[in-house]
Amino acid sequence: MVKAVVVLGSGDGVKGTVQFAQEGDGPTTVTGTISGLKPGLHGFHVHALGDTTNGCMSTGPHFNPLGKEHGAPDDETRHAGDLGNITASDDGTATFTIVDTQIPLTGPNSIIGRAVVVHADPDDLGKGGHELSKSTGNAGGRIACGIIGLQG
Ligand SMILES: [Cu+2]
Ligand SMILES: [Zn+2]
Repeated sequence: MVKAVVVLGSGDGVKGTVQFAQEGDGPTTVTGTISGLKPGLHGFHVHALGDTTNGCMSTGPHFNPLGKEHGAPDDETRHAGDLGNITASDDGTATFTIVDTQIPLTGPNSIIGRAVVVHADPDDLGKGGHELSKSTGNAGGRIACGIIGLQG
């Protein structure tokens, strides 16, 4: 079992932790609790770079080792980092479990050292017809982020 963790933070009160676990070559299970969000859907992605020198802006685009267009987690056409949306309840907390096959913790496409980003707005999953739908899901600003690190 390989495990990883992200501690998310931002200047405006969004915070939480996200855990990753993968057994062998199996799918990766992502579990998290994030608070301080506006109620509703928020785009949730793995971005390519673990660089927060300029805050969440320097984490680069969605992790996309296969050179595909943006999509939904269950679409054939998607970025590896496209984990869809998380849902914050009325108290602003999102608690979630995601199981995904495109975000391994080992090997050439490992997500270790990359970043998790939470967005201000819903990810339209590539289907919104906006000029940004096929690249970012038009998910708006990057309101919290953190670097994915190995966990013992
Ligand atoms: Cu993103
Ligand atoms: Zn994407």
